[in-house]
Amino acid sequence: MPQPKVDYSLYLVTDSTPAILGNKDLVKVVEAAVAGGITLVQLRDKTSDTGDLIRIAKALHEVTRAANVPLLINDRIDVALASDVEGVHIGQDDMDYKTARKLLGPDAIIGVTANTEAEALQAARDGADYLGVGTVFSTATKANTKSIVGTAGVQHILSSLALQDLGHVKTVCIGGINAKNAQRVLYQTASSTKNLDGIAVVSAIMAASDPSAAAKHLKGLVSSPPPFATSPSNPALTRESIIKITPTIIARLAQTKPLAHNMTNLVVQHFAASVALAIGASPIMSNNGLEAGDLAALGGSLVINMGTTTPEIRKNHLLALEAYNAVGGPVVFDPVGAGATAARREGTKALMAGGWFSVVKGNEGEIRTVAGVEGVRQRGVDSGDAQLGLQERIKVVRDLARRDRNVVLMTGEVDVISDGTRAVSVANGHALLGEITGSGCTLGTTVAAVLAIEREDALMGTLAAVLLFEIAAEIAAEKAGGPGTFVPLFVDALYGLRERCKAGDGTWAERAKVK
Ligand code: 3NM
Ligand code: MG
Repeated sequence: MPQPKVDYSLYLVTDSTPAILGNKDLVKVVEAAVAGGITLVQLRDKTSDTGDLIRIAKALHEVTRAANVPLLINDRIDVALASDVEGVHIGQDDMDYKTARKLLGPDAIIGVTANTEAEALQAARDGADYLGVGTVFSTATKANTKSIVGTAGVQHILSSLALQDLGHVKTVCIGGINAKNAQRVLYQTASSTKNLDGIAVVSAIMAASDPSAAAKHLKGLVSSPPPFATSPSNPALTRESIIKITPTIIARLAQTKPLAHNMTNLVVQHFAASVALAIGASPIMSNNGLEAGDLAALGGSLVINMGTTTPEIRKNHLLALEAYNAVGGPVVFDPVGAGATAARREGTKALMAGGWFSVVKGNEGEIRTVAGVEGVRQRGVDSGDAQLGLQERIKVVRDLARRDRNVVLMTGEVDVISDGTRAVSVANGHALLGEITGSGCTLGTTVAAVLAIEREDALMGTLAAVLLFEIAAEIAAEKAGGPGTFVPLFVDALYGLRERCKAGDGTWAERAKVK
């Protein structure tokens, strides 16, 4: 019988160890998960004797066969043959694919673990039906996993398969996938060339107190986009359209007065709140992750600023990120000094793995650290030396935005903003912004506030925020005697521009130096 069309969307990998299964009955858990909607099962048991394994496989097969859900056996071709199940999953240290295929025949489903691009390409060329790509996130379930590839690593492997004409091979990802990240992982690993066919989970179902409910919940998640997903069909921007749209966005901000939740550093709290007020938002400066859920429900946005972070603060950041992601509230990430110390690099990594950011904003060094460019070291947490030319900056920004499916803003004398497709550079601003504390941080505040009311086109929202901020700086600098007087004049200028927008006067936007 030829292989029926397999649904890879929600793949359960079993685990019989007490740490995960607890005192539940394996067959009952799988039965519940099948009832909840899982589409594929792998019996993964590294310790049972062969006779027991075959008995377990046969018991599971009765359950899965009744629901037309294929059952695969991890590693053990002999057990798969003896229990007459639909196929096997083989790891890199198991029997090689070709031998397994010879033993099992053309109709068996055979999947292969791929931790690297090379492993994925090899297995796909050999003829594997599907690849288990991982390890996505660190997981306690599997000891000595080889490398944590993250969503970016999975996306890279998928693109590489497509590029080598191997896009037909099915793919699931594995490692640390659960109800909190499933939608984001499917969304962020997708690209124009190849998407995942599903997710594979162990603990998210096997360790759940109600495996049927857990499976049902996951099933709903994998078949719908995340709350923060936006349409990819935003219009092309010209200087004319930017000048026209920007003041209308700022007017909308001032009329809506959205909640602007700032989790920011202790150096700029006061200034950031003043800037948020001046542009017409309602700031709340709260670093308490435990109240982020309540705040996210109020429909505003969040900026997470890593300026004076600690492991304790990071926990709060991660809780808040999760809360805003869950309701689709915009989140801006300001990875202050991302490459400056090992702790900051670690923090950046943890936050990037912990959720989805609508916008990542930073200077060249920070953005390159986020992008994972090697060898970037910053001196302090200030701007540092720009090293790249404009075209290279645009490429870094565009590639990163495309990779993470969001908007990236790289600040500098010329700012670069991209959503992965469109890219805009802004040459506004004033040197005095570099002479005061917190200009970068309050730009993050401004971007987040604007995104609260401009979600559909986050690139245009970010651009409007940058123009408001930098043109206000130009206006303030005209009268400032130096950095000291610049600060209050800057707050006044932000307020003045917002009032003009409210009154329908958007002429100030004609100062925009955009390309
Ligand atoms: N294989 P959980 S990670 C079985 O990276 C397995 O190849 C992995 O468990 C790989 O869903 C893993 O509980 C365990 O994180 C996944
Ligand atoms: Mg194995």
